[in-house]
Amino acid sequence: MLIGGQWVTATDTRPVLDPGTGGHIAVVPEAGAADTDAAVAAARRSFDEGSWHRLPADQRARVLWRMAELIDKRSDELALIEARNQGGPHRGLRNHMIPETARVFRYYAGWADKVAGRAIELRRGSDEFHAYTLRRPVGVVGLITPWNSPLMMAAWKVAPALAAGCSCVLKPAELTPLTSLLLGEIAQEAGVPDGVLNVVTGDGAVVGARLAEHADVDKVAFTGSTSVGRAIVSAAMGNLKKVSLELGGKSPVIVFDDADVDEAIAGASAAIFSNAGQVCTAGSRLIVHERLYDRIVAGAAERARELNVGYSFDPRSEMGPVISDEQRQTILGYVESGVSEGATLLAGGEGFGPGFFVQPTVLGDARPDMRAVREEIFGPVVTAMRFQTVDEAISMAHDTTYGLAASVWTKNVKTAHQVASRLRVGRIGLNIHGLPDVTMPTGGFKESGWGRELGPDGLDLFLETSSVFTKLT
Ligand code: TXE
Repeated sequence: MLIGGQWVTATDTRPVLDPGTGGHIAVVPEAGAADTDAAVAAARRSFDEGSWHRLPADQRARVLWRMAELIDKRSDELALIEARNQGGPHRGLRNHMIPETARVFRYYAGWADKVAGRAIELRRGSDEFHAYTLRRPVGVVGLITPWNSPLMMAAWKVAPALAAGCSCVLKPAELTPLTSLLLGEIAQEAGVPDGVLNVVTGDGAVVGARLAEHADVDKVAFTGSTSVGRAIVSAAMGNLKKVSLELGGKSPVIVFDDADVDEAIAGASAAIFSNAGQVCTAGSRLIVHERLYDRIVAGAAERARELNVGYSFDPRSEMGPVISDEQRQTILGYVESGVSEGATLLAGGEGFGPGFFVQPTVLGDARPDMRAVREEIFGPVVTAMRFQTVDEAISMAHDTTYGLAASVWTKNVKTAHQVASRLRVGRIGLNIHGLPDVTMPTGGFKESGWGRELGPDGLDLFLETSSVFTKLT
């Protein structure tokens, strides 16, 4: 682990698995509360000394840019390790995910020297006062990330936090710590001062919970399950630290009767089967106009049967395993519950090995009250339902405690924008489902979270505002 610029071990260790084989690939330190405290103390020291946030902003920008260059330079190694630890197809990681991660650092390098307050005309017309705002780093931040896209999730938090001038303790998910440790190495090599980025591996209930309650942590940024999000909010109450949360979703894919059928089938399938459905914005509820229902659902089921599911390093693999055996059991449990509540199994529904694979699964004739429709499955399982009117489609889309994302499929530009303006979700795709882009804020309404990551909003999460006023006369 990286604490205060030193690579250290912990008393305990934890094995790390390849979900594509179930085999051991590494052993990492299992930090305790004392290790976490040491990392927070190192971050605190670096912040109080100002070794990072008091550097001229363009120098911080240069360091972030260097991190991007090092990610590109080490992309083969990063893609290889991410593929083995997370299980996604290696080709996609190498050609898309790792370059996009570098882009996140470049984007926020660009912001580092553009953080600025504004002048305020206090009592306009009078020369009695001069007033302005300052934008300041929030301080020491705990960054807690999930296993579904480990390096990218770390980048979404580390890059804006560093651009804002914060000192960080990054805690990756237990199952996927490897590329976050490499990110620590990259930060050191790029010139991030000691103690400014600490990486602590360990259990959520120990390290994560300690960060959430710690009096010396000024903010926690979390991505993960809604239940842990709630636990973080209550732990944060002690010192009322700031909290931003990117939580679960149950995102609808709404297909109107004038949609391009082939595009909608391809889009709906990609929305749920990308990354084996382990995506917070996954299109897990397919809501189709009754006139197109049979064609769209049959097409999605056919696509599910045709999809090449395989090991990360098999060049034909289009979908990898899910992260763990436990996750596989959870997913298959949802399929079983859907079928027992009356849904029709149109494709998939089985797990297989070696490794933790689940077949791409389509459940037809679903009803809004089914558990598989209400709860986040976080696997390659889509439930399909019919609607008749626009209002009905929107009320079905809203019939969830989540509000993360949605997509709308129609050739009618008016329908598309009208529905977009009515949907209470954080990200809406029109004739496309997933387009996460560093320039575009992302996050959720309702129980999908607090705040928006990425874009300028992602930087705001790590800044505080001070108002300064002077009496001139
Ligand atoms: O997530 P957790 P899990 C959902 C998805 C999935 C389910 C369970 O439905 O099936 O969550 O996944 C840390 N205080 N999502 O159990 O536990 C933990 O160590 C502080 C959706 O793996 O939320 C890890 O680093 N931190 C999601 C991180 O929280 C704690 C992404 C996330 O783990 C903690 C992941 C605690 N008390 C899961 N307990 C999305 N929407 O993107 C755990 N952690």
